Order: sequence, then structure tokens, then C-alpha cells
Amino acid sequence: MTFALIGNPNSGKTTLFNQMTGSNQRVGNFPGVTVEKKEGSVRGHKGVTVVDLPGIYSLSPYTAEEVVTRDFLIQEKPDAIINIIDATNIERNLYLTLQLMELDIPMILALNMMDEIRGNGSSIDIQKLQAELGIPVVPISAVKNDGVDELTHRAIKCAEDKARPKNLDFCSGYVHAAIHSIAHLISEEAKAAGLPLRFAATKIVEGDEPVIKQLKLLEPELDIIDHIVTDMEGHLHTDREAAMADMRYAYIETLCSHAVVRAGQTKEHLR
Ligand code: GDP
Ligand code: MG
Ligand code: K
Repeated sequence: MTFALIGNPNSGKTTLFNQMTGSNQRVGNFPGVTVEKKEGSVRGHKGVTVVDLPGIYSLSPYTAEEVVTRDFLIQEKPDAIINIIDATNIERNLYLTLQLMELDIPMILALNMMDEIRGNGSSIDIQKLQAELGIPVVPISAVKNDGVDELTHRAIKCAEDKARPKNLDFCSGYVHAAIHSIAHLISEEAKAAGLPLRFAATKIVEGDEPVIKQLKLLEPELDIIDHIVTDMEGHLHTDREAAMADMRYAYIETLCSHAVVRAGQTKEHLR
């Protein structure tokens, strides 16, 4: 069984990797070495391996880190994704989470840096996050080795159950319509190319060249896609990449207004 450890740079991936594997290699982000992936055996669990992948903010095809991480996920199909996020910067970190959920791979969220959240008087409603995202969420503090055993157990369970994210309806309005029209159009091609359908459709809406090439679409399909995207951009008065980013951040803002209380705010803030 293999877990892929995925998260933004500085979310605590390497710290968690070292706790899970028992390696006491120095943690640090030296420029140029982060594109390497590092594999280790999870202690106490025979046959369980974890891979520390380069930190990324998005599944776009622009940086070497994004390409390494995305190709690993799509080609190697790990048994589960452990998505580690910095709870003190939850909105920004969830931007990647929403994209990972589209890969049709069992996934668990490790909400890291909970020592800082507790220390500064903020709080995060784990049950609410879990219910709205539809994936398991485990609060941890990687540096203090808090919650790491529970995370490992629940990640193994998640992989065994093949519990793939089901709540993918975080899109809305014109973006929702575009994703669904395109998914309908490309379902055969996505299957043939071995790409998760929802991921492929979203990436086409964003104009992701490698995915468009991989799907080997024909001229008439490309024309229809152009039409769908141009129509969406016209309605939203924005370009395709910004439309997708706005939609994701709107979903995250609503989610966090339900689940996150910052220091100084009262519970009355929660609706
Ligand atoms: P990576 O870039 O995702 O591999 O992140 P690192 O593991 O290198 O961690 C980035 C920084 O966050 C380091 O200074 C860690 O010591 C720190 N860090 C990691 N986990 C935690 C945690 O749970 N709590 C706190 N307070 N700091 C953490
Ligand atoms: Mg690292
Ligand atoms: K192992």
C-alpha cells in the first residue's frame, strides 16, 4: 500500500514524513531539491509506504514541482492521498485540496499545525469540515507527533475502503455548466487516456494544454469546447483560469465561514 503525501510548500510534509517513517533526516526546503520525491516505509505497518512529493499550490502544468506531483498521482495511482494542510492558512491550502479531490483517488485531509491554532485561540470545526468536504479530516501537529498515529490508521482504512471523494459539487453557476458539458463530451477520451473524468473536464475549462493534448480530441469536439468556454467567459466577464479560481475561492470562503473561528471572533460568527 502506498500513500502520497501532498500539500503546499511549508505545510509540514517532510516533518510528517519523518514522523511516519522514523527517519530523522534534516527537514528543510533547499531550492532545487524539492522536485525530488522521497519514499519511506511507515513504521509499525508492514507493506505500507509513504512518498513525500514536491510542495505545490495547484495541479497546473507550469512548474517542475507541479508536473512531478501531478504525473505521480495520475500515473502511479497511489492507494490514498494524504493531503496535509497548514491550518493557520486554511483558505489558501484548501485551494489545492479541491483539485486533488477530482483525481478519483481515496483521500484523507491532515489538518496540520493544530498546536498553533489552539495556541492562538482559534478553532476549527473538524466534523463540519469533514461533512462538507465528504472526506476524513484528522487534526495533527506534525512537529509534536500529535495525531500522527490516528492519521496513519485512518489513511490505511481509507485506502482499504477505496473511499474516493464523492462531494464534487463545489462548482456552481456557469463554471458548473461548462465542467459538466465538457465532461459529457470527453468521457470516452478521458477513459482511453487513463485520466479521471472530472479532473480532465476541469483542466480543459482552465485551458490545460498537456491534458488537451493527452485526450487527442478531434476538431469538431475542440470547436464545441471553445464555444462552451467562450460562452462561460462572456457570462462571467473573466477569463477561463480566473473563472475557475473565483469559483473555488467562493466555495472555500463559504466552507470556512461555517467551520473556522479565528482568534477574537465569537461562536456567534458561525451560521
Ligand atoms: P514542507 O515544506 O511541507 O516539507 O514543510 P516542512 O516539514 O519542512 O515544515 C515547514 C516548517 O513548519 C518547519 O519549520 C517545521 O518545523 C514547521 N512545522 C511542521 N509541522 C508543524 C506543526 O505541526 N506545528 C508547527 N508549529 N510547526 C510545524
Ligand atoms: Mg519538504
Ligand atoms: K512499512
